[in-house]
Amino acid sequence: MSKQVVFSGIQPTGDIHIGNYLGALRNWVRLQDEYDTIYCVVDLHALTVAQDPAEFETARLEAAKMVIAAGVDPTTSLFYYQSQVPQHTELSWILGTLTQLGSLNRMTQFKDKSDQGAANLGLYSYPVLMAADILIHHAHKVPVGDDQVQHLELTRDLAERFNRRFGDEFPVPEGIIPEHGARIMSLQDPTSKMSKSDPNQGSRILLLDDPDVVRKKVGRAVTDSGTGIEYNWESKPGISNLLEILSLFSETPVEKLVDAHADKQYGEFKQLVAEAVVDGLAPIRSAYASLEDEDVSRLMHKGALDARSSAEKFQVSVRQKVGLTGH
Ligand code: AQP
Repeated sequence: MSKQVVFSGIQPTGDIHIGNYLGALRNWVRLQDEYDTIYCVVDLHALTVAQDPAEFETARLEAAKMVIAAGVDPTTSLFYYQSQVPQHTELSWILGTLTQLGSLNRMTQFKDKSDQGAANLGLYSYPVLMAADILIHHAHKVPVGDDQVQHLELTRDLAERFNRRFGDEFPVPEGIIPEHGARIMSLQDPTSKMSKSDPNQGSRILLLDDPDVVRKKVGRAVTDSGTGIEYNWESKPGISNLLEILSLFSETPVEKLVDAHADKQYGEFKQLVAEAVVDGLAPIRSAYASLEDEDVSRLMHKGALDARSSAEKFQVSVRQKVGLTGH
């Protein structure tokens, strides 16, 4: 029996942080054994926020290198830049014609970003392009962090709506949301998600941060009043976030960590967290250092060629179903 298909993407919108890694990338790597995996640097999504063209070229390549350094093997997974596979945007247009404005108006990510003054049509229709990214490959599973759950719901609705109206085409995809790590919080405000666009650099640990920078950022992480190491998001969000990070990097259940460190001082506990992060990031840093730009570009172009031909097979069927056979 053929394997199920996994699809996910990452935006080249800045340096990749441990939230992106623990919530998504790390699972991308693990899923490569069990599924046909397709991963994408979603550069068209990133254009929904103004980008400097020269810096953007660099950011796209950096994102590709980071994904490979984190363990995605482009000879096992299909890995490419979204903009190089035009079937994504063609399908996005067709799905857009099935999308109710009401459902886009409810998207919290759009509301948050437009509150920051960044509203544009691309940002508004972002979830439709994301649905096309997933459905163009007939993906069954989508590993993402918690912040993408609402977008994934729209993808499922659009798959069902298309299938009802035009006949069965798309599997209705399911999210793979990790039980732990789906929402790593800011080190400076443990009630907001760790985010690439947070102006405070101390809020996030980057995958390429030097060990000393990691130690500093963890050392300065906001902790909670009182003492003691407890896992309680209400009363101790800062410590709970650090516990979650330690648990994921050390592959040790949170409960076990709480038992072992309950009476530790915050300072001592933070040192443990910092060393676990430093150790966890070391192989990624060294893999990144060994990657050559030209090799990665070549792999990405090969990935785009393969993705175009596999997406086209499905898109032919979509065109036939909607009455766009091109005679
Ligand atoms: N804090 C997080 N915890 C867990 N998972 C996270 N993801 C993002 N932040 C966290 C997951 O990372 C994947 C790639 O994200 P993206 O590149 O699409 O960008 P994003 O979700 O917009 O990430 P950021 O860092 O929060 O960027 P900005 O600041 O631009 O909004 C996704 O699967 C996401 O769920």
